[in-house]
Amino acid sequence: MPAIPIIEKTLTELGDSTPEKVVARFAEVRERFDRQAREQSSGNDAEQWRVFVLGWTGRKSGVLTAVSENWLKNAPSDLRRVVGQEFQKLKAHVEATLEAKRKEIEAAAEQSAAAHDQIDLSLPGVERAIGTRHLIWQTYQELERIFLSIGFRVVEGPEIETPYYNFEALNIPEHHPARDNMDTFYIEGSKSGHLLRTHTSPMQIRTMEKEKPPVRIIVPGKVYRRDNPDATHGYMFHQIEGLAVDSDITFCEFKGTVEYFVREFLGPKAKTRLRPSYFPFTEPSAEVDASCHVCGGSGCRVCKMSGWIELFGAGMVNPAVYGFVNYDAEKLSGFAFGMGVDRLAMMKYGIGELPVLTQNDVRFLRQFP
Ligand code: 2NL
Repeated sequence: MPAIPIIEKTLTELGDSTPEKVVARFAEVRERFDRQAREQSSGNDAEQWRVFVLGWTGRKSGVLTAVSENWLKNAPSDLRRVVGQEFQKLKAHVEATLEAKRKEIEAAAEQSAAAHDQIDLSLPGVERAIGTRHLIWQTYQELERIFLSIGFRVVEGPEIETPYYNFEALNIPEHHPARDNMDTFYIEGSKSGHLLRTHTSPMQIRTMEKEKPPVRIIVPGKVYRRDNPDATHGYMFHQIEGLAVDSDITFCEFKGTVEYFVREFLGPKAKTRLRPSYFPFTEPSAEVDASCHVCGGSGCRVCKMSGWIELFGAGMVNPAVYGFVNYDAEKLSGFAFGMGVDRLAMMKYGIGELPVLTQNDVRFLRQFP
């Protein structure tokens, strides 16, 4: 409320003993009001306006109430008439001014809001591009679809592993030459030699430790290897490994599954070839080749005139691995495989180099909506 000391006193206390003095006193209050009203504008915030209105017309502590209480009610009888008249005039002036001012401020606010909200329907809309699944993700989904369709289940696990799960339990003891091309990034300061996994096999070991056969799982995820980076090598690649263990899985089931996969992934005309290979965790081991999807096997630049393209490595699980997970190697058998998802995607979609997969150039990404 605007502090006006004179309205706290009675007119007698102020020494206003004639009608002229009373009129002058009311004029003083009115001037004060007019000055404050001029300071109110549309630029002010709502709270400022509220304080101003309440300060003058508030029932409990507004100026008008104080004038009525202190001046009017306490007026000596010879001045009561003029005080009453002056009070009514002041009250009417204050109320009329506040109403006019309120309308003025509202109109100004409305106008600026209207200008602000104006919509030009002839302008083109804002088109927000919707993202797509990255090609690597799409390839993962395709691979998972194929294996889920024949009873495999997806399992995922940590990227930081112990040497036991990444190497020992997979029949790769220390100083084994197979550690050379896989030797990887070790976590500094880890007493137990934690490392970034070089394949997702550790999760297959962990699953066999926990679950009895039959086991049919695929494990997708990022894996890391020390490598000299070039167009087709990086320090990380996306892998998907598979494992099937049961009481009567033979090389036949292995071959049939691999052939089914190749036809699903490359089309019904694709042929499959197994080439002898070596992995410490499978015996026998094989490289799985498919007839070239570009020339159909007659020989072209993509297959380097061989008619075949290498897809992934696989084999029958080495019985030595069963020993680490307390499976009975006499009664159980199974097969396993490991695929490089980036490699498969590059091959299938004719991508010549790795970097385009991570540069996020929309001209590349838009080719795989
Ligand atoms: C490759 C080849 C392979 C496996 C991975 C595996 C896992 C267990 C037991 C036996 Cl737990 N084998 N995995 C088997 C053969 C090949 O990966 O070149 N990957 C990129």
